[in-house]
Amino acid sequence: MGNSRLFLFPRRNLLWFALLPLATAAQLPLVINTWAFRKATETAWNTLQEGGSELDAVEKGCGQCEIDQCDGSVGYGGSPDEHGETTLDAMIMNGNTIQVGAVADLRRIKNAIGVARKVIEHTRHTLLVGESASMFAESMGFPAEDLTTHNSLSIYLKWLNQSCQPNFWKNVTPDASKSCGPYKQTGKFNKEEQNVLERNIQVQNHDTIGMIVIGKTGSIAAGTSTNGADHKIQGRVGDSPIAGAGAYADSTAGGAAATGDGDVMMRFLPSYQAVEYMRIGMDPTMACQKVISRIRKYQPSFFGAVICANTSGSYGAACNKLPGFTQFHFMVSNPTLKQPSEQIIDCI
Ligand code: SD4
Repeated sequence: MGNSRLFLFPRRNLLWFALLPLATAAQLPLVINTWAFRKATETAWNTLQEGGSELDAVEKGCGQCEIDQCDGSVGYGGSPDEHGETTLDAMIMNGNTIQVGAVADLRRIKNAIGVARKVIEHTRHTLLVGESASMFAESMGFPAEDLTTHNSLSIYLKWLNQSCQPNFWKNVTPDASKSCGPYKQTGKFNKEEQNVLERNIQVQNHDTIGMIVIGKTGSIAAGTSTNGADHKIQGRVGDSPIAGAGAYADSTAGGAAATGDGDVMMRFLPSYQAVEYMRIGMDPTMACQKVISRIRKYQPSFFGAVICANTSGSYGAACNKLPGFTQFHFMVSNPTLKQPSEQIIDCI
């Protein structure tokens, strides 16, 4: 990244002549994940070195963050919902078979990505949700545990003490920008409330792990794990467990993963779109930038970033520049780097 070269797209995309960042050294295997979650990268890398598959590496890498409660945004004890409970979303995708396993609104189970993997291995389904997902997890041998910690409880109590601000309600009575619920719908619609909502999900409270792993032979797997958004309404599911939104992998084209305001990002399927851009030959950095630009057209102040990697192991990332979020940190491990390396890009 950093250097530039002239890049030519296929004939039908001639308008896309552009000065693009030089593709990063194409080296496999590759592990790349959102944010500076170094231990997750190391765990995924070591899993590959020990002979594990790409799916094993994604599961173990993201699972490491669930154990470490990375930035409080992954795993137990973070992002209490508006009743104080932590619930988890996760997915894992096999880019060879286009199989996905995912869980959303998972309760009382710590290893969400492990459960997602069981969805691929032991069911013909793709996504299990809520209490039923927890029952499935227990039947697969995952222990049921309380996901609340002192920290998540204190975040919740502080929020209650400040009249439940911020929250995700709009056009309800009592006025959600001033009071706690329970709320009822009101006939009046107030456009101004959107700005308040957009500020709910920001860099301070949002750091999902999204990971792409490409093995020596070019097999791609991707996955995510998160506890979602602080003070979410019960039942809320973000982008992370949705294939094509939180992550996507296709071993014939590339892999991508997203982090940020899932309520907005999931409407654009940014990971799927980035992989499709790479399929037509677009550089990974450019593919990431194009999906960020597309979301920005509709939601200029959304918080979000995407990582992208193509089949040869070139990679890139992009983020939407906001006050307080001008750079995005992510981790990379490949044979040219002596150790997992933290990389930083300027947001666009
Ligand atoms: C969500 N996208 O649930 C997740 C949260 C996240 O960085 O990515 N944080 O909306």
